[in-house]
Amino acid sequence: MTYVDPVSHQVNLADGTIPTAHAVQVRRLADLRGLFADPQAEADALAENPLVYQVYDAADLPHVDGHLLYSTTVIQPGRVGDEFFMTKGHFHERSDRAELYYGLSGEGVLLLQTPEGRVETLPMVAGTAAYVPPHWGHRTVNTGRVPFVFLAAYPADAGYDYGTIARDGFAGLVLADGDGFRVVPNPRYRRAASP
Ligand code: PAN
Ligand code: ZN
Repeated sequence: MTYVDPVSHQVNLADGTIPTAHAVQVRRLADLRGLFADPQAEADALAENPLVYQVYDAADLPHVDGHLLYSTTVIQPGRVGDEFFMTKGHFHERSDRAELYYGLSGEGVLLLQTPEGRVETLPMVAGTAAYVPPHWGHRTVNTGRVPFVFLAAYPADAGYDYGTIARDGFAGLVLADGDGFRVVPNPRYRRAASP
């Protein structure tokens, strides 16, 4: 038997960074091109191409059944038109793989949808443990004025399907509404041909 060594990483609770992360993904607005609801607002904002979020992948572990991967995501505050900064959003490539999110700082929303386009919304603040069940697509949105940070843990063989949401959009939009937010149906959402 070959054993993988136990490992721990310190998460900086002030800003969500993991200084010993084995990889950091940086997503600027250009990486999310076409995902925001207002094309003109997106084109205008692309001139500055702001930082939208970073993902700190903690440990370098085998991407195979039985392991767990974990990471922090730090979403900057900001908007494109009325729509808050958000992650790309994905289904898992192995769609029956679940995930756990744990809010560390700031405030946001976990937006989930079934392949048929049923939307659920889970508000998140520091201390919120939110469950992404198998088969639900998921995206997180920063609805506050400071970075929204959460920890995610998920099966190492879950993988990513970004293509479905890039093609069809997300069925719900999270829009600024006074000091808060509202979730509205996405008029441009195109239902997948088959679930
Ligand atoms: C998270 C996400 C992370 C970034 O770790 O990957 O928040 O979001 P996108 O992957 O949609 O850009 C997760 O859900 N992993 O499965
Ligand atoms: Zn996921």
